[in-house]
Amino acid sequence: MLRFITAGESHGLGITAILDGMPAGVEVSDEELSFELSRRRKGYGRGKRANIEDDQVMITSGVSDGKTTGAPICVVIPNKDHVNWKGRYVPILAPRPGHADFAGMVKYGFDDCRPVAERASARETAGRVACGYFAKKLLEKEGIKVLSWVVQIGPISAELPPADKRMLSEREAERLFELAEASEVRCPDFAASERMKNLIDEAREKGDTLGGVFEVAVLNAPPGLGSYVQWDRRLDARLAAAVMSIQGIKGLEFGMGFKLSEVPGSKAHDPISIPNRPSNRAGGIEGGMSNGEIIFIRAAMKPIPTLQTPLSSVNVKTKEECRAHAERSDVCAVGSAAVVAESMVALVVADALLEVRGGDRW
Ligand code: EPS
Repeated sequence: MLRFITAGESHGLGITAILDGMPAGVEVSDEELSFELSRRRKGYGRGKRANIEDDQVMITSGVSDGKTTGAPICVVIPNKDHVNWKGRYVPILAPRPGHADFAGMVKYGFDDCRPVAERASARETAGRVACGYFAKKLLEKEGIKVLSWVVQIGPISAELPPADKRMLSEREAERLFELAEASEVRCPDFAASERMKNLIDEAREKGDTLGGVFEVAVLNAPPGLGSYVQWDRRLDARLAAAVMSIQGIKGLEFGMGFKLSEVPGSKAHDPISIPNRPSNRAGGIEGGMSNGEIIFIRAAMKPIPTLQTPLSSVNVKTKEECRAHAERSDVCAVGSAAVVAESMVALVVADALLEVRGGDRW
């Protein structure tokens, strides 16, 4: 069983992640891991914090001589910004609408929302991407790739080949991924990328934030990952939980998703033929199992709740109406969330693969 947990606060000493269940014998490198972390860190719309952190990651266990040993892998990612916050406590008294602030404060009985904000922060996703790197390396040995790209920021949509084509062709998915990697918003349509960047600039000027939509494609997954025999073994359920657990994600679909509800069965399902099916509207999952087609997920991220021009809130001490707390944050982090989603998807797919293949050595 492949599982991980993270620890750490946004402005504490650092983020730690422990990945348990990685088989022995998977080749890994510090440079590649750092590169994965840099893919998450950058992106148009990220705040000033992204320039402070360089995610100098340390692997403290589970890897020897460039290979996994089968023992738990521990990674430590120091927060460079910690020194600037040390000894400084800035309470958050006006919970931000859309943030974990309010419910977290009530739940844990704090007098202000700072401890909630520190752990709810998406800084934690650095740990997820570190774990996802190891899962990706395991999948890579089987020729399985997990790719992502952004298709929408706010109301601006990329003009891409139709969804059915994006879901069907591995070559097309690889092409979109490569284009996305060259875009500051991780969008494969460069003209739309420019409009998205302008929109992000406008939002920043107004003290506002933006969400968006991204897609994740898993190429070359064998049929039969996950199972129909029990609810919590279904691959789509496990992938959905993994992606929904990412900060800010509000919606998710597989394949044609909600659109499948609008058409009759004859136009919804993918005829079976040799050597390939003519369509992949199911998004590579039938009956809770991979079916050998591209696993295709689309996810919607809400705008970041920290607004520089804040919405109304209530001061938790005085109970007076006021503006919500504002502090340095990102304007848009959809491209980063897509990279985090790749990691979460890779971890679930690797876990499902280990179930069918055995997990001691690879
Ligand atoms: C975050 C707020 C920002 C982001 C941070 C997540 O940090 P700060 O409050 O220090 O400006 O930059 O993300 C990261 C530090 C990161 O590495 O992704 C939040 O509140 O979620």
